[in-house]
Amino acid sequence: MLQGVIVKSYNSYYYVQTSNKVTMCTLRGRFKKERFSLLVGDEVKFTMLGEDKGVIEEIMPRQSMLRRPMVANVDQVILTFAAVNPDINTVLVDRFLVLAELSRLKIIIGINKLDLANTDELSSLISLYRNIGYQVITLSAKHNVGINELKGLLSDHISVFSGPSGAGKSTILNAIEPGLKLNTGEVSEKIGRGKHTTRFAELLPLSGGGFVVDTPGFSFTEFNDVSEMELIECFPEIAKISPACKFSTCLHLKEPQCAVKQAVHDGVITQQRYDSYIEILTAIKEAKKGF
Ligand SMILES: Nc1nc2c(ncn2[C@@H]2O[C@H](COP(=O)(O)OP(=O)(O)OP(=O)(O)O)[C@@H](O)[C@H]2O)c(=O)[nH]1
Ligand SMILES: [Mg+2]
Ligand SMILES: [Zn+2]
Repeated sequence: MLQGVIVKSYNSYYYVQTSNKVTMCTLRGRFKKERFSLLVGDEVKFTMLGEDKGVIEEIMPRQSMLRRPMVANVDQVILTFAAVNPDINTVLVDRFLVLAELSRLKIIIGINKLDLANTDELSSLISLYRNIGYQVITLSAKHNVGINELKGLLSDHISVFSGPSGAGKSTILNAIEPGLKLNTGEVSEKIGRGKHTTRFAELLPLSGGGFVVDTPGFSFTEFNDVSEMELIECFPEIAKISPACKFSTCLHLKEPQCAVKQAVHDGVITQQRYDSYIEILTAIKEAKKGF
């Protein structure tokens, strides 16, 4: 049997990449009966049916699953922002960070369009996230800055690029692997598009080994499926201090003897991050009321 990774799924066919080619495969009937949903990123074993088609016989255990987009065995999420246009700010970064932290995958923050940036403002934002422990890399896809460093971080991994529309995700990927020829465009041209163009997640192979997934940028409307306690875990520096609060159920709002609020007061946790936390917590509470 041959072994490979599903790079694309379309019209009930699975495209399985082995070292030298991609084979169009169907799935053995028994898997369909089990209602097992195979995802892009799953490792499978298959046998050939004739010259160029295959049948998937075995599905290897899944290491991880990302929900948005639905991809199995992702190693890391590259959260991509533009320094300018669309402008970066901590609220935007924190909202994307929460969604990425829910996956419990490794996160790298990439800040693109360095060529347009006001470096003073940007460097204080960068130190804010580095101080929390996040890896932050700066890029200019247009001027080929940081592209090689990023390329090194991607090799032999499955990496998902996510972040606001117009941040330059597709442009960065084209700079890393010109053969990909992904669509890029001005932010203004994108308005009205996107929402109805269903794009399926696809693993794009890198010549240096590994795969990337380009995703269309999206904006947030809700944090519906996040609980208040899960939210705390999405802010590493808050989660670390939480156990010192008087109440184990402390949401760090108005509770007495709250270690988190004390840490904000002492400057151990930044006001910006605490404000983001409160904003998202409020959104979660509002969403709960709606039911
Ligand atoms: N000045 C500058 N412009 C850039 C840079 N990288 C990308 N752009 C421009 O930013 C715009 C958006 O780039 P895309 O790569 O389409 O952005 P995206 O993140 O893929 O956007 P979606 O696919 O809508 O999520 C394009 O006009 C790019 O040419 C950069 O480093 N500097
Ligand atoms: Mg794009
Ligand atoms: Zn507290």
